[in-house]
Parts: sequence; C-alpha cells; structure tokens
Amino acid sequence: MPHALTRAIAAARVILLTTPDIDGDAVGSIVALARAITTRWPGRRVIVGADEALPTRYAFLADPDLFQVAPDLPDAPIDLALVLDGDPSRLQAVGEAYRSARLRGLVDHHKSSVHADVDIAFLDPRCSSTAEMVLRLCDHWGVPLDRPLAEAIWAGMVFDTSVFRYRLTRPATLRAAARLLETGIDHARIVEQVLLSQSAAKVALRGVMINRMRIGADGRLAWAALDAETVAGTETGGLVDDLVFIEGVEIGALLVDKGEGRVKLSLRSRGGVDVSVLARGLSPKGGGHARAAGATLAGPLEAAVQATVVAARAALHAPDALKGDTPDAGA
Ligand SMILES: [Mn+2]
Repeated sequence: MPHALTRAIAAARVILLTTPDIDGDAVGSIVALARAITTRWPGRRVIVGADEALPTRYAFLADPDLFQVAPDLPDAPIDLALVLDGDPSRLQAVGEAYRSARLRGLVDHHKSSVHADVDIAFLDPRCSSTAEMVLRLCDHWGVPLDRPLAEAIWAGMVFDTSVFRYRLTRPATLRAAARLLETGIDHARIVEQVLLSQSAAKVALRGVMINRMRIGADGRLAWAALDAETVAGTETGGLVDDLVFIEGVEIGALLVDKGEGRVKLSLRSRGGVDVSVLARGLSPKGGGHARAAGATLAGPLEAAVQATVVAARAALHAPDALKGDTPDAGA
C-alpha cells in the first residue's frame, strides 16, 4: 500500500487535487479522495483545481464551488499536490499550482503515465478506474464507506468500465461494486447521469459523425473528423465508441478540431493494436490504455486525419510492433 502517500497527506496542511481530464472517473476519484482525506485527517484544507469548470453532468456529485478553475485558485502555499487519473505533464494552467507544491504525487491507473515531476506515485494499471484505487485508500485508512463516498466511487467505476463491459473489470472490481451498492446508493440514476443522458446537440452531432465516417484498411479502421464549426462547443466524449463497435473494425478514430491549431484525437481498439502506443507515436503527450487512448495533434484537421490514418494503417499491418506488455489490459 502507498505508505509514502499516506505520510505525505498526514504531514500536509493544504492539499491540491487535480486532473488533466474532467471525466467521470476523474471527478468521482477527486470527490471521493477529498472526502476521505477530510474524514481521516480533519483540519486538512483540500483545494480542487482544474483547467475547466465542472461539467453540469457531474454537479450532483460535488458542490459546484469545490472545483475551481485555474489560474483562479485560492492563494495558499500548497504542501502536497496530487494528480488523479492522468498524466501531470498534460495539466495546463493548473500545472503551475501543481508544480508550486512542496511535494507532488500521482494516483492513477493509466499504464502510460509519465513519472516526471512526481515525488510519490500510487499506480495500478490493472485497476479498472482510479476511483477503485481511491476505495482501496479508504479501506487502508479506515475511512468508513458512506453513501456520498460510494456515489462518487461508483460514478468513476461505471464511467471507466462503461458499466463493467470492458476487460479491466476484474472480480475485485465487482466485489468493490457490491460494497458500494450495499450503502444504498441510487446506482441506476448515477449510470443515467454520468453515461446515458445526453444533450440533443450531442445526439445530432453523433448523426453528423456517422454520416462523415470513413472505413479503410480492408474494413479494419473506421474514422471520422469533425470541424470546429460543426462541433460548436458540443461535448464529444464517448462518440468514438460508435466507430469501433462496427463489425470487422479493429481501430476507431475520432478527430475533433478544437480550434487554435489543435486537434483532439480519440482512439479505441478491439483488436491486437495497443492504441496507447499509437497515440504516443503521434504525439509525445499522447497515451492512455491499450484499448482506449488519445492525443492532441497539431492542425489543420486534414493533416491530423492524414497522420492518424497512415499510423493506424501501419499499426494494423504490423500489430506486433505496437503491442503493449499486457495485451489483455485496456479500458
Ligand atoms: Mn480513469
């Protein structure tokens, strides 16, 4: 167990929790860890900072004021900064607060996380979600599993496993899930809130994506590109899943023009290709899991599409070269 992390939290007065991507696992993990820390060590001040505001979908998990948007963070010297569910190198404005901390740590289940800028790492790439790792911390610290804690951890687990569909769902994951349900949480409502419920704009965007989808590499690659004008600020999380679950397709790739010369690439795999290696090959900060990964590429959109398709075709033709150490792992 992470004794160094426990000692660092016990010794800190002001603790910053942050993440590079505000998704269901990141929010669930942060909310749960903040609660666990203040329960176990009353008097600790926990600041939650991120590069974006908390999406309204997750508002039911946290006081909206809990998540503060960098650089507008409280002006307090940070003793310990922890990044959850992602790589510290991908922090943007909040990275300055992270680096200002006396001690820096990482709690993560991504296998491609880089350990630069990290003093203490609690990593478990076999874990289905960072939230599941936070539950282990709660147990280690003797923090009782109450309903608010269980709701936050459940949100993270169901988000990252897509309700226990993916390979990283292990017996331990389901045992942990059973304990969460035993607290009496409204598990179905949380699944609806974090995964199923979508804006009308996103459903319409899915239609556009499917219309623009291209299939290549003998039916093994599906990709689509969405320009900034079409996306118009609509959230695109999870759309890429529609591309990979097509019969015969092994890699799904969605490219979204974020403006200012940046293109967000989301990759999914269900064949032998480790897309975290593919993402890393396309951008030094790219990465993720064997079956779900991403990267930010340089624009214009057409150039990013071209680079992605070329790299994905190469990966499909030489899958051994891109296989990770644990081909069975992946989100
Ligand atoms: Mn995660």
